[in-house]
Amino acid sequence: MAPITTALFALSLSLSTLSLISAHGHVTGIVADGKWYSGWNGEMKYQNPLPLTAGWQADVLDNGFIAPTAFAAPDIICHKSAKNGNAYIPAKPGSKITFQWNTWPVSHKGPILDYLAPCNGDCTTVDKTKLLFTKFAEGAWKSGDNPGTWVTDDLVKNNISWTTTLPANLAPGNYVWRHEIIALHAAGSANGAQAYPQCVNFKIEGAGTQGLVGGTPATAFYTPSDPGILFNLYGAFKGYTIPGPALAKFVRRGVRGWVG
Ligand SMILES: *[C@@H]1O[C@H](CO)[C@@H](O)[C@H](O)[C@H]1NC(C)=O
Ligand SMILES: [Cu+2]
Repeated sequence: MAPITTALFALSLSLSTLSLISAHGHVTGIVADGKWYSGWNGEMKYQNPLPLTAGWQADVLDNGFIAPTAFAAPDIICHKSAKNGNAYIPAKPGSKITFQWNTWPVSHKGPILDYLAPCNGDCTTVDKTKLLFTKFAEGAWKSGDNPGTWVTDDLVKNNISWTTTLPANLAPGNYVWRHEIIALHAAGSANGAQAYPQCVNFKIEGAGTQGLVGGTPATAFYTPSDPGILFNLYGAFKGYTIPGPALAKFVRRGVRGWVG
């Protein structure tokens, strides 16, 4: 009996260790100007027909993540095996948008990043590999070290939600918003960072005049050796380099588009 008990104990121990490492989250809903829209939830894939969600349909039943070795492959764009969201959330320049996560472990500290890509047509059918993203909001390290205080601590305190404002003069049109958390709790080891992207279709109304110029395919955002991807949270540090393309600066007047 003893060896079996020991083996079972070892198994349950390794399973609980595994779930500690892999317990994370996904976006369950989006609040736009005070109105709640359901996001994509992994179990929706069993529904026929699929529910209408602006959230892109990713394989997130396991609340899983994309690892650095896959950062150049299409899964980094809108998460694992993502297919286009089949609806839109209406919003306008300056709208307050809140992403509601189902859960987020406080250990999963790291940057929170927001990108927009114009669909130049219909976001429900656009080819995700053609999307060119502009990073327009970001946050990460705040203070301290080992592990320090991070914006993800604010997300956890704020009912596991994150609020960002749409650019004030964004031109009307259809856009994919790519909201992402990168968890760094294991990022001190090669391939240890965990990216949790979620794409959501937005139909921007209003009278904004500034479109997005340039942009970067998500498959070119990060490499496994970027200083903000291979990063030891559990040591002494005085700063942190946020990964991905430079934050776009919104030009208020006189210039069309964004400069990054
Ligand atoms: C917290 O989030 C849940 C959804 O996970 C929501 O139902 C609830 O209203 C939120 N509470 C507050 C105070 O915003
Ligand atoms: Cu996790």
